[in-house]
This record gives sequence, C-alpha cells and structure tokens, in this order.
Amino acid sequence: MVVAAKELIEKVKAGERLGQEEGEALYDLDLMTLGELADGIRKARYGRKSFFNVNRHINPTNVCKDICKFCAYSASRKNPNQYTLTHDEILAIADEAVERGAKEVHIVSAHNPEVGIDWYLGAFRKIKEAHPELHVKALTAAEVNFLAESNGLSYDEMIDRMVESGVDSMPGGGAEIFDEEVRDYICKGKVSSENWLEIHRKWHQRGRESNATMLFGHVEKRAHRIDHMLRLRNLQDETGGFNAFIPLVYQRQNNFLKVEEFPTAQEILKTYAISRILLDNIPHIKAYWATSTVGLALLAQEFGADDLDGTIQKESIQSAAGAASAHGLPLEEFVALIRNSGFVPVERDSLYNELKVYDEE
Ligand code: V47
Repeated sequence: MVVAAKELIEKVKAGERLGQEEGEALYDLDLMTLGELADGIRKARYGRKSFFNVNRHINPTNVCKDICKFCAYSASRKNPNQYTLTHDEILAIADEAVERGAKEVHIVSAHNPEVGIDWYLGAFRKIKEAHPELHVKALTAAEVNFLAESNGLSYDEMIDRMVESGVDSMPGGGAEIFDEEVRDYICKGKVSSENWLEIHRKWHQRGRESNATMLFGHVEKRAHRIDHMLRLRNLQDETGGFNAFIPLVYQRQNNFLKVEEFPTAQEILKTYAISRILLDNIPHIKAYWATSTVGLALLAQEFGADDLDGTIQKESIQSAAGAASAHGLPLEEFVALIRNSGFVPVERDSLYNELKVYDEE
C-alpha cells in the first residue's frame, strides 16, 4: 500500500490513529511538516511547558552475565574495570543526591550473578528508610527478568518483593528494539520482548507506573521503530501505566556493535515527532539529552518532545559509550537552557506532578 502524503497529514490533523504502514510513511514526510504536526499535538497538551526533574542516576554494578553488543557499560574485555558498590556506598550517593535537591534516584544495574537478590533489593530498602520522601525508580524489566529467573520467582512474586522493598516506579530500560530478529542480534539472551511487555503489564496492573525506552540508530530499520512504538501503544491501551516514551539515541563508543551508518539529526528529530504522533495514549515524550545531545533535545521541544529528563548528576551506562552525561547538568543551567529556547521550565516529580513552574526570571 502506498500511503499518500496528503491523506496522511489530514489523518494526523484529525487525530486519527495510524498503523504500521502509515507510521513508516510518516518518515517520508519532510521534516518541517512532520515537526509542525507533532508540535501541534504537543502544544495542545502542554503549551510551552517543558518538564524536567531533579534526579540522580545510580548504577551500582557493571558486572553482567549478559553480553549486549551495544553496551559499553558492562565489564568486558573492552572495559576490564569491574565494580560493585556496597550498600553503604549506594546510600552515601543517595544522601548526597538528597542534599543537592534530588527528588528521585534512578537506579539501574547490570545483571550481576555474583551478588544475591538481597543486594539489589536491600539497597532500595535502605534508601527508603533513610529518605522516605525520595522516589526510587529502579529495576528495568531486564533486571526484573534476571532476578526472577535466577531466584526461581514468578514475575508476580518478584513484583511483590519490589513493592515491599520500596521501589516506587520502574524505568523504561531494557526495551531496546522489540523486533525479535534485531533483538536476537544485538542482545541475545536478554529478556524477550514479550516478557519485557509482560513485566510492565503486571507492574501496571498493581496500579504502578513506568516508562518505556527504544534504543535506535544502530542496525534497526525504520519499520522496526514503528513496530516497537505500536507494541507499546497496544499495551498502553490495556493498562494506561506508561508515563513517558524515551527514544534513546545509540552511542557508538567502546562496544561490540558494528554500525555502518548513524542517524542524522533530521532522522532523530523525525523519530521524536513520529513517536508523538503515533503514541497518542502515552502522555510524555522524553528527549533524553544524555543521548540526543543537549542541543538536539532543546530542538526536539519543537518536534513533539515535552520532557528533557533531568539533572542526572552522574550516569555511567550511556556515558561509557560516549554520551555527555557522566556529570549531569546543574539545575540553574537546565532551567536557563529551557527558558532560553523559548519554553517554560517545569520541575516535576517522577509521576509528572508539577512542583515548580519557572515562569519568571
Ligand atoms: O536499557 C545501553 C541503554 C538503557 C547504550 O525510564 C544505551 O526515565 C545508547 O533506560 N547507547 C538504560 N543507549 C537507560 C534507560 C533510561 C535512561 C533515561 C531515562 C529512563 C527513564 C531510562 O541505556 C538501556 C539501554 O537501552 N543503552 N547502551 C548505548 N551504547
């Protein structure tokens, strides 16, 4: 089926839902047309507000039983510096984050077979005991799958344990690309697409919220990105538990994935815009500045994105592969960047309640 541009534009303007072929055809529209369509949707929902939070990423271990070709973070022959933090070290980071105003810790680890489940969950419990008000966003579905499998737990039992340990919401990591063939090539052995979705389904069924990512700009095709978004849209129709969709731009350093052609800025912006158009039921599109670059994240605000993640403070996964997130961005700078790009910075909490609107100098 050839999808006519005019018809497609009319459908988007009428707010009609698009399918796989129409989603692919969106990529053939010129960037400015696509941007205008996505911006129309974004402005109707949020005006000129752009959301962010004051957060701290914590990556407690890089020892991993899995080998994902795109990953530069896990200890391997390219990265021989293994580490596993103690609970005291993790708690000290959380203490410092709170002192610096963080409202959320975003905790993502590798799949470490050398430490038990209590090392993972105990850390959350200790953070919650010390800082009951701090939002713990922790454990990707890939980690949940790893811990469930290695401890003989069902996903439901694993989720019980997470809730008891103080996990407030789940981050969107580990989704990569759902297409099974691409997934098999880039991260064989990791949680299957079906199980990634099942874990989020079960989490949402408990009344909990989460995010969803998509790693793009490597060996996948445009059709795979559309398929990925539509699988998420289907689950969201069922549960309504996703807060944000986060297209993660592939970082190319220090890993094992051979990529011939990297996406242009145009292709990245188109992907943000298309996600805003297709994902009519996921409230927020996050331009995660760590992987898009700050400049492109600011521009993405005019191409459908309404959220820029947060101050981060420190991050080890994507910065290992070349992202500029090793040291985060100070709050004042973050606010100034959003404001100077013509948007109104809104500090939010992890579940998108507005905490502070920076509408005046
Ligand atoms: O799942 C690994 C990705 C993710 C690379 O939920 C890479 O709010 C780019 O999920 N290039 C972890 N990305 C980070 C993550 C995340 C980030 C920000 C916000 C949220 C949220 C979640 O990092 C992994 C993987 O897809 N990743 N290697 C790389 N070379």
